[in-house]
Amino acid sequence: NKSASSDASSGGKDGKIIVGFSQVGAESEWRTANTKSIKDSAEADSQIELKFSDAQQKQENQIKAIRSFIAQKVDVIAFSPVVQTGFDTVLQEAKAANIPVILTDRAVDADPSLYKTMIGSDFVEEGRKAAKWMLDNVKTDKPVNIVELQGTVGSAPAIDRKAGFEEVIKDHANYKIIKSQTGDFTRAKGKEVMEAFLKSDGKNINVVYAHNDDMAIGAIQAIEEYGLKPGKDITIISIDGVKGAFEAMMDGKLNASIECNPLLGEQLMQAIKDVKAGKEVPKWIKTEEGIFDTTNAAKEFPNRKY
Ligand code: GYE
Repeated sequence: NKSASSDASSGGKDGKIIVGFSQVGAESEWRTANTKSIKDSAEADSQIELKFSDAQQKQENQIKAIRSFIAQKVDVIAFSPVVQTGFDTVLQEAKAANIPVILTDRAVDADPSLYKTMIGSDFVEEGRKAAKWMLDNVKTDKPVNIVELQGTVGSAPAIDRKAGFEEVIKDHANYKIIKSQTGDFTRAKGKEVMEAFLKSDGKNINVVYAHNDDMAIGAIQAIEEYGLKPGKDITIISIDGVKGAFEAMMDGKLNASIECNPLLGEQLMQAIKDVKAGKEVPKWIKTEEGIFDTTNAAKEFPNRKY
């Protein structure tokens, strides 16, 4: 394989593999843990030198960073795409420069030959798990009004977590999403959007489905300020399983969090080395995840690493 053998010459001064990594931003607890995992794993790996760039949740920054990595002739480009579409051109540029690309955390909608592998979670499945938890724990034939706090518009986790959740509730006519809006995966936006939902539908909201824990924590604050009891008057379900979510579950304010593992650093370093060595890697390297709620949060808390 010609491209594999030409990939195999490392550009680093001391023979290290130079990796350009473009991160989404620092929008959530999940992201902070993900960044730390990637930096720590690179630091611990004598074969890898990491160039890290933060896109601040903007695709244009990310495309600039990738172009700059191409210009610097890094050995491998890795990135967590802010949104799902619009990367075709820059991925083609990387391919033309013969620089392999690895996706972490989020997928893109592009010709799969433009990247080697995607390391990350099954977000559709996470959405399904959230809905199933709700059906099992908010059991009733009466109408259940759900408000949804979506992640970043156009991002893979926002699209997929919505799709998975809707797929499960569509056969249960009394469960309805009455409002759905983006909170951009942040606490501040989650709180702001929840305040607006409460203003218009306050007394009628039964469930909050938040695409991540940070937005759920923002929503909890909004609900308390509105004078209702989060976790009791309104059931709150979110995704990630970060420490802040465990604390909220132990306080009884968050009902459940579906795990999404951010500790992708080691798998990423391995994939980088495999790709450089011309080895075949699976197109999707999936992460294993669980479900936590108020019944097991306190027991699991000491074992949590993020
Ligand atoms: O759930 C959210 C973060 O892409 C899986 O991005 C990630 C998501 C995560 O901001 O907290």
